[in-house]
Amino acid sequence: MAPEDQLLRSGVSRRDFIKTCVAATAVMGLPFGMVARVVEAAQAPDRPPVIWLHFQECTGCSESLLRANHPTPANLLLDMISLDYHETLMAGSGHQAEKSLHDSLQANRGKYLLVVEGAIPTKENGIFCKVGGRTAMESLRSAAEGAAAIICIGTCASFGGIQAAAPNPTGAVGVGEIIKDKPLITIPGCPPSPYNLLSTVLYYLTFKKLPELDQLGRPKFAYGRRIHEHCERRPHFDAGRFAKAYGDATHAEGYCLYKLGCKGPATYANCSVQRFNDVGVWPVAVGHPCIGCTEPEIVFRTAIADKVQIHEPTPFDSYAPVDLKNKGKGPSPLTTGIIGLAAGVALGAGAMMAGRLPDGEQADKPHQEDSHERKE
Ligand code: FSX
Ligand code: SF4
Ligand code: F3S
Repeated sequence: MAPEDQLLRSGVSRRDFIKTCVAATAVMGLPFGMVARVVEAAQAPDRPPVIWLHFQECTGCSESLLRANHPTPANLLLDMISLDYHETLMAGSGHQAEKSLHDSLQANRGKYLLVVEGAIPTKENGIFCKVGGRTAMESLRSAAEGAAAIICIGTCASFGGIQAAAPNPTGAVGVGEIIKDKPLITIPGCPPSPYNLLSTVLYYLTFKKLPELDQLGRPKFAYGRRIHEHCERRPHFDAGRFAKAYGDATHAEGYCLYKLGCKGPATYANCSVQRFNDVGVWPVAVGHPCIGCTEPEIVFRTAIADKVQIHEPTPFDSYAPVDLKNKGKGPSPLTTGIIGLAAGVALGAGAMMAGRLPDGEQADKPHQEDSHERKE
């Protein structure tokens, strides 16, 4: 049965199916015209076999996929693939489960996608995590051998995550530290956005190749920009209005969380655009600073309250486009209009915010007070 028919049987309408494909296409950064190809790939009857292994983790990655408020991404993903082994989801257990893993590895050699969730302990021959009597290192090596590609879901499988936090008693590492000879994609986040996994699998099915990756193995379409670039609190950052303490008036007003330790200026992820649970929430929107959960050098290494150095407060690609035709004649009327409108809105918002500040409260002035933090 085609995945779309399965979705219809499970109560997901064709409208939701198309909507999810459109959203995944947008996450991939593809033009709208590509939706038809993505829909076609999502409906293809050949479903790639997937083996999903769990090691040191909290299962939040699977949970965030399955417990999405609106379950279409999970339905679509699970119906597009043939999930042959997933310890949390499969009905079988014990020897029956181990046999199904063994059979699938043999039958689909060279064809299956291996999804890994969780870090791998390496100290003392990896005795800290065992499934079916085998260490995580052994299971990973044997499953990786016949895999067409490996997807590391979550920060733990990608870089070690919370298990690898100092002093890292179990010697936890990400998959890439152990498997060096396979195409490997990381989808970090603790947990990651379900759409980033869905879009990566859809990209693979549509184009029969892996998406373009950054130096950490992350798909550039999802991790190519810092969350700070599209954050709804950004106008407050630019205007120097910072939340000073949790629960105070500046926090209640929705001011920028930089001074509470927000790592958004140094964190590459699409949370501020894609958000979570299909209802528009993400950490910063609900008042918590980004902890940089997609960045191995930040998360679980830097205290939540510590500020990151800001090197490029304004990204180059957000400047107004240069109009070569009118070179020397000033900016185009359209550019001026847009800048004027944006400035008007910012000034208006600033005036409103200033008006709302409690007596005696002054908005922070980052360009003066924080000059030492804003190295450009
Ligand atoms: Fe790690 Fe996934 Fe964080 Fe948890 O399983 S990325 S601890 S949310 O869920 O691996
Ligand atoms: Fe948003 Fe954080 Fe950047 Fe402030 S520092 S604009 S809260 S991402
Ligand atoms: Fe993680 Fe920051 Fe996004 S904490 S979920 S990268 S907002």
